[in-house]
Amino acid sequence: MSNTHFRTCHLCETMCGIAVEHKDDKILSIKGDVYDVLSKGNICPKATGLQDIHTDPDRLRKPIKKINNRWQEISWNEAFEEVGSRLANIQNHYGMNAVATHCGRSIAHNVGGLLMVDPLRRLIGTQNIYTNSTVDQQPHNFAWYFMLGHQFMATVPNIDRTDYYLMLGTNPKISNGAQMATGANTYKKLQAIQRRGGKVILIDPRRTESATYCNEHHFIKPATDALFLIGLIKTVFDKGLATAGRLKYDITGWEKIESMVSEFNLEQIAEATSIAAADIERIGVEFASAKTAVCYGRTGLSMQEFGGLCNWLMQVLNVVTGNMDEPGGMMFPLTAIDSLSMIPSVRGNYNRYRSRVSSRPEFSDELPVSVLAEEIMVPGEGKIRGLISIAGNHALSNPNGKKLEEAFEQLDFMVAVDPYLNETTRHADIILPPVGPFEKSHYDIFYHLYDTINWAKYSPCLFTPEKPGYTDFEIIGKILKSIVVKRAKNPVKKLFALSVGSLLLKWLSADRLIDLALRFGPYGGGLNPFKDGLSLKKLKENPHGIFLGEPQRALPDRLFTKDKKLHLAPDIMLSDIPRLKERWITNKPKHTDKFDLLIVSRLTNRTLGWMHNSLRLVKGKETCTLLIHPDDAAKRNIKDNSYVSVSSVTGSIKVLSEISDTMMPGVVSMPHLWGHNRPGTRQSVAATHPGVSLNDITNEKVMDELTGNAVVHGVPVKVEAIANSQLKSIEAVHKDETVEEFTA
Ligand SMILES: Nc1nc2c(c(=O)[nH]1)N[C@H]1C(S)=C(S)[C@@H](COP(=O)(O)OP(=O)(O)OC[C@H]3O[C@@H](n4cnc5c(=O)[nH]c(N)nc54)[C@H](O)[C@@H]3O)O[C@H]1N2
Ligand SMILES: Nc1nc2c(c(=O)[nH]1)N[C@H]1C(S)=C(S)[C@@H](COP(=O)(O)OP(=O)(O)OC[C@H]3O[C@@H](n4cnc5c(=O)[nH]c(N)nc54)[C@H](O)[C@@H]3O)O[C@H]1N2
Ligand code: SF4
Ligand SMILES: [Mo]
Repeated sequence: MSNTHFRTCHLCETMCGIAVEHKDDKILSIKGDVYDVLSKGNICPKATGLQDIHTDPDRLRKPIKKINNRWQEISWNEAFEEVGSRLANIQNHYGMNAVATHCGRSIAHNVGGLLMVDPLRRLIGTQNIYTNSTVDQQPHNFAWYFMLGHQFMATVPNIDRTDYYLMLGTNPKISNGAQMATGANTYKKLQAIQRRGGKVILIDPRRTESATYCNEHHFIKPATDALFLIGLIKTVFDKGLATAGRLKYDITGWEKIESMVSEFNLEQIAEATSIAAADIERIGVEFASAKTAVCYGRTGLSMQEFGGLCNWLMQVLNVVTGNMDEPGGMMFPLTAIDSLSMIPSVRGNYNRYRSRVSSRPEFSDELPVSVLAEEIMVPGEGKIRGLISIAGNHALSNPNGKKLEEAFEQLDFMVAVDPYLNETTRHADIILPPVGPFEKSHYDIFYHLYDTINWAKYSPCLFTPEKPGYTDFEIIGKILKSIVVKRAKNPVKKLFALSVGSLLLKWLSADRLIDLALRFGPYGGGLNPFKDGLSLKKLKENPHGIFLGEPQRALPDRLFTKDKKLHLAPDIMLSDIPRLKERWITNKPKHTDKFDLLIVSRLTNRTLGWMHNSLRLVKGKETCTLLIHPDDAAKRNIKDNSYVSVSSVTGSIKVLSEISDTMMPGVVSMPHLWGHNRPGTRQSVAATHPGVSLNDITNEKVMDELTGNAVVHGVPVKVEAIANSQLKSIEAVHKDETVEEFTA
């Protein structure tokens, strides 16, 4: 007899409901849960790969330690002891900042890890805090913080009710929607807009898979979106269509915007962006005249040179057309766990300190990942010597990954909390693997912030892990306890830290915290047993989730700014406008440069970074290819499906070409998070489908000057055909750099 277990797929922010059919501890199938309140049965192929992760023999189950360049299994106690004493020694000798923490995306998909982020930051006591947010979404957080007063006060497009959907730099047919949880059916929602007489417009230097679901697609020159948005806002003002609507008395800075956009003209914008002035004007008028409209953008906007400006201007367009906090416009979910109000320490802050080497300001306790390598490599007081790396494959995901790997090798000690021995964790001294995907409970504390409907769902643990089987919550908790105890210099403090740490670890669990947070959230009944509010028990009784209503108007009450106003024109944003002008208008780039093409990234349908060890997801036609326009290929004598070299100021890679007129001339595109041909990893499937790492040629020195976010879209490159005679050596390189023997 088989059973069905219902849970949320934790692989991406779309939060699809999955039905896992299993017999005892064997998974028979993973399908969409048709009763799930959000996804209603929709899933993408990646969810089925979870069963491969569950059974994957390469997935680590016990801590391993590198001894004389060989990995050996060690006991958990030994591991925590050593991690604690090595890191405490570094901090006692060289100061608190000598240890850094760096978290990847899997921490945001992981309730236990997420609940430990704040204690981790506080107890490690370092200013060297890094996360992959600064190679992803920091510009969004930056705009929300300066406009709305909270870095996580996410604006979510009300896609179910809008009449005009303008999207930039996002490919929802493949990503399934980012910073908007729709349950793997965003493209159906795009079709629904058109069916109800609305319009969908896409702006992207690549005519992506999503373009099929749009009324119009326009190529845009990478990193010029801020100008395009200024063109739209200018049109709205020039045509007398600007309106603040209901929020008229709740906005500051209106005149500053009107005056800023008046300095631009549409012809200049058209020349810089490659979108005709007539189209900019028409889209501006259509947007402002539509009954409801929303402008939304994602990583194509945040991971480029003007990420901060783009994310700000996108919101400005919504505000000046009366579409902020209105049905069909940008709205704000009211989440069952109201982390925004509950944890004041995460509201955000800016520039309280700066990075040691290149003096980059902190934002919300974080320094840009782009400075991590130099903070490790440049000698001097405060240099990073120890690293706690959690849930990220930074060697492949951070700009100039190869340099970061060199930096990792210079550390005195590195511990990784990760289930795999991969391109990043191979540099660690100790790897601590958490339990598998079905061996823990789950609640999407973070991703509910992107809810398109208000809802809540809890996923119980399905299988009992092999003992002791620690979750990320427990592992990080035990690391912290060990460090704090070992750092304490006098015996009384040591004993105190030991007793408090043991007590907390014994009493606290992720589930207990979730229950409390639900009870004291907006839909909870507190501790009153007679009040019918949300609690963990109630969610357990509703395995498909509980619908809590469509998003409601929330402003101005919900604003976190001190004056309870929406700040339309923060000075810090305005101060970046001259850089934009200088880059694209006054100092027009000349393409005589040897790096004459711009590379952008793309995602592939079946894969997601760390899931490349699932054969069902990676097999088939090679997807890690360089898309190039036929004219650009012809100019360089490049044949389809042939090896080309792609070089930038930081390095060079070899990749297969795929000639396609879906690319804008002058722009090429390649997937990221590939490159599993480094030695010393233990991901045997990934090693047979290695691909190449795009971040070997991105440049950590170039970032969005305003927010510090890495620039991985629009990187200048040179693409050249490779002669057949050279091919053999490339294939040999791919073969040689496979997995080294693993000894346990
Ligand atoms: N060039 C370029 N670079 C990019 C991007 C791009 O578009 N172009 N996109 C950026 C974006 S948006 C993102 S989000 C990042 C992603 O980059 P990363 O955050 O580095 O994500 P992954 O490569 O998926 O690595 C996830 C890691 O978490 C581990 N892991 C999986 N599950 C768990 C778990 O339960 N617990 C723990 N502790 N570890 C776990 C995996 O083994 C893996 O090592 O890449 C960024 N980098
Ligand atoms: N299959 C799959 N789905 C995923 C993930 C995955 O790894 N695999 N990762 C998840 C994560 S962590 C994230 S953050 C989301 C990302 O979700 P999305 O942002 O929707 O995903 P991308 O495909 O990276 O879309 C970025 C688009 O921006 C375009 N672009 C590049 N530069 C510019 C520019 O200057 N201007 C404009 N207008 N466009 C530009 C690119 O061509 C690309 O089409 O996806 C999530 N979903
Ligand atoms: S879109 Fe795919 S990976 Fe993302 S939550 Fe849904 S099933 Fe999982
Ligand atoms: Mo991401």
